[in-house]
Amino acid sequence: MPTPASPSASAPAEPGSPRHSDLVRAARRQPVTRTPVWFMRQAGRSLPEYRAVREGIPMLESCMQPELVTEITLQPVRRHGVDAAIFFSDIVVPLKAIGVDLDIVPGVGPVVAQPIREARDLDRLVDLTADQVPYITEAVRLLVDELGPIPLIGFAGAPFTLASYLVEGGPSKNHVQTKALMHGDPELWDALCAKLAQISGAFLRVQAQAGASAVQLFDSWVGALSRADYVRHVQRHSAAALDAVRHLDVPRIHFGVGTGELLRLMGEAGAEVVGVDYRVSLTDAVARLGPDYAVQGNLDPALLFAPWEALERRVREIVEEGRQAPGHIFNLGHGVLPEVDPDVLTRVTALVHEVSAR
Ligand code: 1CP
Repeated sequence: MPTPASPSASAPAEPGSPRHSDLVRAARRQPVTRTPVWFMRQAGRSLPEYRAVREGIPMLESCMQPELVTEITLQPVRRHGVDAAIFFSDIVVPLKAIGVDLDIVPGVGPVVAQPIREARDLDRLVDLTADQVPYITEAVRLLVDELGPIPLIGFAGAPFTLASYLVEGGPSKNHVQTKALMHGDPELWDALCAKLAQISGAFLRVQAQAGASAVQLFDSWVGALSRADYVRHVQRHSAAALDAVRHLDVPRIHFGVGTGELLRLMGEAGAEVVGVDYRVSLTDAVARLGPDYAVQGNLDPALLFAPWEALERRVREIVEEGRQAPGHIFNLGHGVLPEVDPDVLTRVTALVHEVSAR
């Protein structure tokens, strides 16, 4: 299979190619035919067809099977008619690939056998290279072939969010060990995040080089930090991860939860698009970000359970607010909840398209 070309940023995209899609154009703050829409966690447990193909296959194993990854990634695209596919994988897959002893436990999330707490623990974090994740390259190539004009979004976890899982040993509410390390041993923290930035950046680069049309850096839990701590301890590491794909002609989306105070700093880390959760209106987000960034968001995932009239009103408001942004990609403020009725997502997709058609 030929390697997809990655034209320089100045090369014109041919119409009908994912590089000319509304998603990529919105990310670049160019005119669109209608507001592009996709949903974080659109692939996964809300879909009966996902539950059927995953039956009996552990999460991490499923991420290493290119045909299965392709099928799961395509399921929500077929069903909802969304404007992008999000690569089916997990933020801890590159850590597993370099040999970190971890698992994704059903109903819990990533669990790390030996948490990272001291300098010698860093020896377990080696650089990630493309040959450690051949199944990622293969799955992205299969998907790009299948998707045709629809863009594929690659992703990685940002250093802070990955560090939180490694230091806590699993999901955490208050990130106490993580903050204790950040403040108690800033040099070790820096060394840890520098390694994670290499790993995240390499994971993004593998996906972009295999043909992904955009990437998203998930710093899901960084909203737990103040602006000062973000600047002092996190921003340059996220910037290093994003910088790994700067020359690959893929717009970069930077997202976190509860990050209203950090939006501008997250943009300045090197993103074209800043993801906005539902706690800040798009209007406020645009005021904070200025004209240099597109925005992505920001329907509260809980509203998918509200009566249609209430949901419709809110979707229309968000599309309207998005018109004031230099570029807008419609999404949720965080991931799809597993209990949601998938037909509601299909209906929201159609509504966004209908009300935003230019
Ligand atoms: O068996 C299963 O189905 C496990 C559930 C599951 C799924 C479907 C996990 C465990 N990961 C995933 C896939 C996944 N993870 C995707 C691709 C699907 C899609 O978006 O359509 C993506 C983008 C992720 C990224 C991810 N993993 C994030 C960032 C996104 C976010 O929600 O903020 C995070 C924080 C993780 C860690 C993780 N993996 C799985 C769970 C349940 C969690 C969260 C645990 C916690 O609360 O800390």
